Amino acid sequence: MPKIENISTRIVDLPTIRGHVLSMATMTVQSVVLVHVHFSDGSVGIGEGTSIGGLSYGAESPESIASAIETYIAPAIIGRDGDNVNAARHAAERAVTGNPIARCAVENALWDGLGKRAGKSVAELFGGALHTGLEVAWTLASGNAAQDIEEAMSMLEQRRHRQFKLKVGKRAVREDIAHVARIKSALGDRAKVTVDVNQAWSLHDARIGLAGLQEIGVDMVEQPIAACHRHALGTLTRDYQIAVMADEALRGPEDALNHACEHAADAFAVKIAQSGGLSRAAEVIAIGQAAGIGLYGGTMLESGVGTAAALQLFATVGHLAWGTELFGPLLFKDDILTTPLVYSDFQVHVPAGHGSGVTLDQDKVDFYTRGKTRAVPTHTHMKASV
Ligand code: MUC
Ligand code: MG
Repeated sequence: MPKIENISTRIVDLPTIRGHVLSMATMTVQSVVLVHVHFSDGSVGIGEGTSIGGLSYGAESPESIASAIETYIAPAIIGRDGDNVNAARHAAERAVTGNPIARCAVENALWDGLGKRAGKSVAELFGGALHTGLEVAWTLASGNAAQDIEEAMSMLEQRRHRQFKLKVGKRAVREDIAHVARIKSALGDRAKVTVDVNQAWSLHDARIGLAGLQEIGVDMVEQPIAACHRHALGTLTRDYQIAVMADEALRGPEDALNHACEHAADAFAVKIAQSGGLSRAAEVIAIGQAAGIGLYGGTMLESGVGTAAALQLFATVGHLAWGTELFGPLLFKDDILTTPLVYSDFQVHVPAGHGSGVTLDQDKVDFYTRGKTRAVPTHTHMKASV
């Protein structure tokens, strides 16, 4: 029985190809936490835990993810059977009640290690893939409509994306609608357009916003109001034709069940990190399916490691009504995999191979590792929005 012998983490700061302007922060660097789980038979599993915009998106930062793993999760699972992912996962959940992203990173690494030893992909460990590739959206978030249009046109030309998510919520709501209308009319029928407000609107703003977005033909709006206002989200879901998606409000199966029971959303952005790992994300998916809620394979803008893990799970799902947004690696100036994930024909392709199906380019990982080759803390790269 291969035992979990050792666990190490590192924070890797990856510069983005352009400023990524969200309602709560502008990112020029993404800080991903990579986890290596070493097993007693010499095998190694890799995982990733990543959040967005330091502490501005949610309750976990890259530093807290690394610290929760090193200080609490590792001691709770070292010495356990490496092949029993469920036992280790339950031990981690008992030791750490919150911190879903930290738990996700370790669980990814456990599945990756098990898959590598078993000669199977993570999708096979979850019962088998139903797809070899998944539709993948791109986020237009340069902050400038002309640049966004140029970017979208180039993506359409390359056949890389035909679904675009626009980040709004930083400007006044009517300005946002005008911004979206400009992009939507430039793209016409060539692309599907959705928006993500990242909780920035009040309920009153949201009424104006949803009416305006519906009018200009936007297909879906993601987390328009604060995650804690589930009842109000349900009101918006019922009052407007435009689809309403829950994102930040979904922190695992319990939230999914509450949203389903109250019909608080038409769609779920399923994120492996926010759900607390692949197994919990699978439960969120099952609840969404049972409730007839449209599923979307969400991202925390992970590098290829976390993106591949999510891809392995989403490939096992029969129908993702809203496709996926697993484009994280494309937002960075550099790829840290030896063989980057393949994006073509509007899809991201499930990598062949065992475990998550990806291998790290160790030189690149070393180069971008914080405190090793470069000692620049993330917050110096990230301006908070005001
Ligand atoms: C979010 O809130 O959905 C996903 C895509 C993107 O650009 O930001 C993320 C976070
Ligand atoms: Mg979102």
